[in-house]
Amino acid sequence: MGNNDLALPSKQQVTWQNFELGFYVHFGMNTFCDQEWGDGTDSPNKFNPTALDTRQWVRLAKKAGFQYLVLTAKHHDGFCLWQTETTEYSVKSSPWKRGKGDVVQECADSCAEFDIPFGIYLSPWDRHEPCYNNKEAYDDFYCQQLTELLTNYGPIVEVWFDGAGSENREYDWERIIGIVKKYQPDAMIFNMGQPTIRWVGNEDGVAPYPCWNTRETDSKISMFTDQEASWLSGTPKWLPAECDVPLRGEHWFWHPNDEHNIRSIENLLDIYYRSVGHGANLLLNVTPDMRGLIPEADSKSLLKFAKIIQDRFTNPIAQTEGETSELILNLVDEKEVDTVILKEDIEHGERVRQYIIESWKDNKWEQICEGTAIGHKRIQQIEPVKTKMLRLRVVEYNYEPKIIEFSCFNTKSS
Ligand code: FUL
Repeated sequence: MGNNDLALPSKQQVTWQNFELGFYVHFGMNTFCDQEWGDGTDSPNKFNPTALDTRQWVRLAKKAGFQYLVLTAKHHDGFCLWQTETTEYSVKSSPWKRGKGDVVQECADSCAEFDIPFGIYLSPWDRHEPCYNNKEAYDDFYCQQLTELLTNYGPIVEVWFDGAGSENREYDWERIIGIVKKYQPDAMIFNMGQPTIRWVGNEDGVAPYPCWNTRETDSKISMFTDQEASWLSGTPKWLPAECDVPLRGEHWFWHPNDEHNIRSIENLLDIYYRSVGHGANLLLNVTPDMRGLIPEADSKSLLKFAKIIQDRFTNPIAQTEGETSELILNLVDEKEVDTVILKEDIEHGERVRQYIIESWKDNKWEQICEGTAIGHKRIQQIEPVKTKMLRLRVVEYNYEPKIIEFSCFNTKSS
């Protein structure tokens, strides 16, 4: 059966979806001012990390199983973390390394060292830049900043276009996206212009279920806001979701005496099940402090979270795969199961529309759960059941399902 009418991901989208976990780093002028949204008037003199060590950030990301990193090269306050030629409002005018430092460079180098793909956030909204009110002049300015970032720091995995503050503002997206395509054709584009990744629609780190990967009109659920109207033609139909969320409650930047806001492990696990477990990527934000280091308390909870995920999901009780709408998972001996993982081979599109899972009990199949979307990954928690065999039945699909993982776990035993 052909599948010409099915939306398919690009090679880069498949790679990106396989990352699952991203490490978001908000660091900049705000870090030194106990604030979330600077208005662009804070003096560059304030930016002076005493022990900045991007290797510490990336080492932690690696150790905790994160697979890509996105750094705020410029937040809404307009302060640039790199040696830009576009403005004096940057590390160049700060006392840090006597104005010779470049946080973007250091972070890109550390990512290269630890083999973590590196991405950048460049806020379109700029509260410092005097030419912001002049559309043409600011488009030039922004395009130059983007060009610097995309040409001087090696491969860029993702460009994060934040819509905040840009309501009713038009930017020259044709030109901006043209720059991304020219210099970093493999980079994923978040949220604006001609996105290849969509925002999930909240900052809680969770995706709804189902969270379909496509924006085809025939898909059962659309989760797009008005923003879609401003996207350029050529925006792909396959558009996976990214869930962004701060580790510290609602704080994207570091603040003093804020450790109590670090999310509990239970909360982080819930977020994981509802983001990665719904087939989306999770971009979890950390906050280097005024030293330029991720504080001990944050590292500890991230590592604890990572260890639980690894312990729970590294060794399935049983695992199988198949190009079929019916798959049996043989556990050999009777075991208790409380979680099932399903994955489709998304290179061939999202084919499953509805499924049920049954367990073998008293010589017959008994339904234990059901679902709709599988896509890249579905982690499904179920009422614990003791069984020797599970069966997946895809009851609705558009083309023959390609299931690359049907596995089961007892997460309480780990
Ligand atoms: C929002 C911003 O306003 C926040 O400060 C943060 O950068 C978050 C990721 O996106 O829109």
